Amino acid sequence: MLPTRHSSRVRLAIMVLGAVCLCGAAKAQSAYQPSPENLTARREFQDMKFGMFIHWGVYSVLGDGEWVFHERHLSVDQYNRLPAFFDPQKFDAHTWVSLAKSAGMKYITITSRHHDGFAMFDSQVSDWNIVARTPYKKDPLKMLADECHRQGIKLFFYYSQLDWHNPDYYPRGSTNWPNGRPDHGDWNAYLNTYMNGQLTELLTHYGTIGGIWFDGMWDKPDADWQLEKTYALIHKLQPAALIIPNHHQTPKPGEDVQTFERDLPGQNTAGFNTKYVSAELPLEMSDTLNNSWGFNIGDSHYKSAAEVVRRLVRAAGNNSNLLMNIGPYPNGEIDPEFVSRLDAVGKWLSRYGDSIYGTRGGPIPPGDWGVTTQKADKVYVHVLHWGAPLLALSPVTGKVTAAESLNDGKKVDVTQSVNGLVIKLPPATSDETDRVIVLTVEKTS
Ligand code: H79
Repeated sequence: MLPTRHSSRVRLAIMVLGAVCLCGAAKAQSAYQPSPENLTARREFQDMKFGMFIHWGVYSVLGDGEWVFHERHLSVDQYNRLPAFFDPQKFDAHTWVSLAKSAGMKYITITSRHHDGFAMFDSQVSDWNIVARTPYKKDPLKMLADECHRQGIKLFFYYSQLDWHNPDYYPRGSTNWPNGRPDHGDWNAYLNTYMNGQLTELLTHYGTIGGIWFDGMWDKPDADWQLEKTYALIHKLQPAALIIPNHHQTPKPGEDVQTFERDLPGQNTAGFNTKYVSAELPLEMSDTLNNSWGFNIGDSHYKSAAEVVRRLVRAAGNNSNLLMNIGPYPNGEIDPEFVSRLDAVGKWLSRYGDSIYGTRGGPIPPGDWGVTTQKADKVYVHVLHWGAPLLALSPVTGKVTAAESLNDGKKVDVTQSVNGLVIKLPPATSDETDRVIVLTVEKTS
């Protein structure tokens, strides 16, 4: 109710204004209607389940991760010396894409430019790029895109909105340090000429791409990023391209996937992810095979293949993809420690992939014991951590008409009651990775 002291004319004006405001807000929320091809791409993205994240840039030369510019508080002039040492003569797109494929990965997301702003592709927007500044002089993203198209792997470009190099990234954000840039810059030029210019290149020179994976907006969460404009540009150039923002916030209009950095959706063990989990958008979690993103010569904390499988399974059980990172050497080779583990994961997937690819999170809530996934009339019970012979689970809708071990097809005893399911598990092997029990569930209507 409006206070009575307003005249009827004022009341009318307030009502009209209110209606306009509400409409405006509703319009901003609903302005983005994903195209049919975008919705298909989202479903296909969810079906893929497992991707390869690649952090590779001139920082790789120093073997100290992708934040080395910031960590060592180098000046722009000092960092400018780095591209001269980047000459990846051993880079072979076929080898990289084949590795992703043999690991059972269905997509690749590669750093087209990280926070150092250095474009790992041929860019006309600025000469701060691999073709203009390195002895290599070639565009590896072009070779990778062509090879991905040949081998049927989707390619996504990681793109850092944060830039430690360009003076127009101004005002600077929370990660800034005095590195020799002037204390002024043209933010609009940064967004519209530089960033949107490079995004246009990425979306027009490399054939069909999977989408853009944004990172770094958290550096200036309150800045006017003019996201609607950038997102509209991407969807105009390639309507099916997915926008995957790693801004650690609730999804915004125009975004197609919610991604979580080194965390299962909603868990926020990292401390900077949001706990909000979209019920509508595809989900993804990123992780690394050791503890670094870019090549780090001092990091030998490699996860075992079994551990990677368990993370993939936990992601799938949480209705999420897993984007698993490697940081190749500056010469273009991939550390054999990564290769051997990825090959082993691929072997596991060639046997158990039915319980992962094309699935969605299952009907039984995840727990310490494991997770479930589901596809058509199958529910896959993934037992990751359970020593006892009987496993009691909460009820599922529908009648369980068959149960077998995915490993050897042997029948498994399941008792179903209103209280739930009790599964008599086959014994665990000493090197248990994941015991998968396949339930056939007949829908009762
Ligand atoms: O590309 C990889 C990393 O280099 C990048 N994202 C992955 C995929 C990354 N940058 N930072 N982080 C990951 C960690 C995030 C730290 C943050 Fe913060 C904590 C962001 C916001 C709070 C530190 C403090 C940076 C800004 C404020």
